[in-house]
Amino acid sequence: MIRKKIPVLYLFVGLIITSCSSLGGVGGVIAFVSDRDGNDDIYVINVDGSGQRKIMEHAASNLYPAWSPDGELIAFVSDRDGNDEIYVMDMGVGDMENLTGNPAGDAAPAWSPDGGQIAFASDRDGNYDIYIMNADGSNVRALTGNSAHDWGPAWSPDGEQITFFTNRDGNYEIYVINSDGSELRNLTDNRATDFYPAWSPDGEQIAFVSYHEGNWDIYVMNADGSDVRRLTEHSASDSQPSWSPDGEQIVFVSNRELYFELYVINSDGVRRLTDNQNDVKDPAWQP
Ligand SMILES: [Ca+2]
Ligand SMILES: [Ca+2]
Ligand SMILES: [Ca+2]
Ligand SMILES: [Ca+2]
Repeated sequence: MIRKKIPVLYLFVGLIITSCSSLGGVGGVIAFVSDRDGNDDIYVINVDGSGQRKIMEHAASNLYPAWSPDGELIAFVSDRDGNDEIYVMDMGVGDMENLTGNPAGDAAPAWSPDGGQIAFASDRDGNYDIYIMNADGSNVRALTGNSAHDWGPAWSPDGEQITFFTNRDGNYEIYVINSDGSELRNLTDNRATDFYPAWSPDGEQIAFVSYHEGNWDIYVMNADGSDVRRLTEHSASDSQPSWSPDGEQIVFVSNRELYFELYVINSDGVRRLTDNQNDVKDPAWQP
């Protein structure tokens, strides 16, 4: 019985702490998505486990939080205007703006390292491809153009390249393309599903998810696709990695204890961050 009461107290104390201080706990903040109140909404939690709270209340779905490089804005996806659009919210004042305004699906936003552009996935040309727009929604241009499902862009820290995943070769692979649209290449090239790439802050590695060894696990490889290492070794589904700003830790989702909860892995091992008894997804570590 005592165990069941802890999360409630935890949440309450966390609310008091965050209402008395600006966003940001020791070690950083992670945004994520939970449908605990009946629809997908965006929450944050401090990396020390405190301060869990909902930052967006809306009857529509709210997904895919993506922090601007200065940590002050969150881009996200919502169908509040009838179809999936990318919105940006100012964490300080709560202002919100629809950046895409297109009847097609627009999703999976990722900020360029200088904050000037946002890469995203859209099916506006009949199937999902990777697009880039300026951070105010202007100057949309396609980065990929093929009939396969292209999704999940992430920028290299130098802004020169974008990684994403695609099933154009019959199963999902991690691809990289220069942000000017040149030099498309396949980094994984194997028959397992590989997806959800996340570039390390130093630019040298890409974390991703692979079914390579019979279940979803978190892997890292060098940014050129070499030296693949398995980070998690658990029979549960481990997915959606996001790096800490110092590159020392990765947050991911796993259902190893029934529900999908947030877990953090570092050189000391894996620890569970949330105990919500409710599925979470789309973790994003604040820069
Ligand atoms: Ca749209
Ligand atoms: Ca496509
Ligand atoms: Ca593959
Ligand atoms: Ca696993």
